[in-house]
Amino acid sequence: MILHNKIDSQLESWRTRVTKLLKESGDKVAGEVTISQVYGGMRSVKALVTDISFVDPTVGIRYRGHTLPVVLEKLPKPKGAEMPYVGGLYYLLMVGEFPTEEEALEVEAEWAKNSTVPDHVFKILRGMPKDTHPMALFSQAILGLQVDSEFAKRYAEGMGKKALWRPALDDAIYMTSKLGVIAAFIYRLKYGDKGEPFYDHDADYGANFARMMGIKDKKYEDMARLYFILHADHESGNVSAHTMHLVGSSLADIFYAFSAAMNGLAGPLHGLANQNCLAFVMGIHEEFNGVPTKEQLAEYAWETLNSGRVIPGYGHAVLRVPDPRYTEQFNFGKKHFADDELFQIVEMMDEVIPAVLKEQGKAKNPWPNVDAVSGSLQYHYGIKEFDFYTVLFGVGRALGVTANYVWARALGQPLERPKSLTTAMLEDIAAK
Ligand code: CMX
Repeated sequence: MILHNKIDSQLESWRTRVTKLLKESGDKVAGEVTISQVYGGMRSVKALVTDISFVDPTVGIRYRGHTLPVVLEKLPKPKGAEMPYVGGLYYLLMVGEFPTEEEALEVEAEWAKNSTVPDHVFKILRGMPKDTHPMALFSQAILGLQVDSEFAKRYAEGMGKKALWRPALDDAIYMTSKLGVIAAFIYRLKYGDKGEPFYDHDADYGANFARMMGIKDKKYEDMARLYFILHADHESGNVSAHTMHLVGSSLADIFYAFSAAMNGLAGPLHGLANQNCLAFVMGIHEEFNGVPTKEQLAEYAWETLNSGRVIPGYGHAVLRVPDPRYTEQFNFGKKHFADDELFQIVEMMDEVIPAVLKEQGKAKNPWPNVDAVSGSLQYHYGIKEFDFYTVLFGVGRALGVTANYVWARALGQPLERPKSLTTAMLEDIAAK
C-alpha cells in the first residue's frame, strides 16, 4: 500500500546517509553522562535517535520537523471539519511528507479495511473480572492480536533483516486500525451498553471513534482527531516510546512491543497526569462551589505549594514555553464551550498559576503542559470516567511509536544494550 511504497522509495538514501555517518563519524562524542544522570533516570542523556519527532524547548513538539500549528494547518481535513484526518498525520509520521487529501484518505481506507477486531479479542475482554483497569484490558487486547503478526510469521520463515520493515508496517497498520474499536469497546464494556462497536467505512478514524464511543455532540469528532494527533509522539525517551523501542529492538513484533509500551503508559508518573489535573480542577470547583475569583485561586495555589504538593498540569522537564499541545486544546475549548465552569477554571489557572510559580521560583517552567486541559475537554463531552483517559492517550501514542518501530527495523537499529555499573564503580569514578 501507499505507506510501503513511500518508505520503500526513501529507504536507499536513508540507509546510505546513516551508513556514511557511522562510517565517517561513528567515534565522535554525542554527549557525556554524569553520575547524577546514571542514578537519575538517565535524564537528558543523549543516547537515542529518532527522526519522527523532536521536543524543541522553545516551540514544543515538532513532528517530522514541523511545529504543531503548522501540522494542524497543513494536514488535509474532512469536509466541514476543523481538525485534520488522523490518517494524514500517520502518513506524515511514517513518510516525513505532508500528504495530499487523496493520500490521507488512502491511509484512512486502509484503516477501515483492517478495522474488524477478531472475535477472540472481544472474548478475552469479556472474560476479565469487571473491575479490571481499562489499561490492563487494553494491553491484553493488543496481545490478543499478536497471533496474527505478519512480522513474527515472516521472521520464523527466515526473512532477511533488511526486509523485515515491510511485515512490521503490515502489523502497524493492522494494529492501529483496530485500536479505536478496541478502546471504544473497553469503554462500553466497563461503563456502557457492552456492545461491539461498528466501524463505518465511509467515515474517518476520528469520526468513527466519536460515534463508537456513543458521543452525540458532533464536535467530539474534531476533539478526537485533535486528541489523537496531539498525543501521537513526544521523542523517544519517555517511558512508552522508549519501552516500545527497547522491546522492539529484540525483534519482538509490534504487538509485544506496543503492549509493553502501554504497560509503561499505565504508570502514575506517565499517563495518569491528565487525570490528576482534572481532579485538581474539580477540587477547586468543589471547594469554591463554582468558579473562584483570581485572588481565591492564587491563595489555593499557594496553599497547595506550601503543603509540599505540585500544581498538576504546570511545569515540564524539557519545555520552557506553554506546551503547544495545551494551547491547541485550550483554543478548542475556548471556541466551543467557554461557558463550561471546569473550563473557566482551567482558563483562570492559565492566568494565575504562572505568576505564582514564578514567584515561588522553583519550577524551571511555570507554563501549562498538555495535561492541564485535556481531561477537562474529555469530561465536557461526557467521558467522565478518569480511568479511561490513559486508553485514549494510548490510542494516540500508537501512531508515533509504531512509526518509530517501522523505521527502526528499516534502518536495522540493533538490540538495545546499555552497560550497568555498580555503586562501588561509581564511587571509584568519583574518587578519581
Ligand atoms: N508545581 C510545583 N512545583 C513544581 C512544579 C509545579 N507544577 N513544577 C516543577 N516544580 C518544582 C519541582 O518539584 C522541583 O522542586 P524540588 O527542587 O523541590 O524537587 C523544582 O520545581 C524544579 O523542577 P523542574 O526542573 O522545573 O521540573 P522537573 O523536570 O523536575 O519536573 C514535572 C517536571 C512535569 C514532573 C514537574 O513540572 C511537575 O511535577 N509538574 C506537575 C505534574 C504535571 O503536570 N505532570 C505532567 C507532565 C506532562 C508531560 O511531561 O508531558
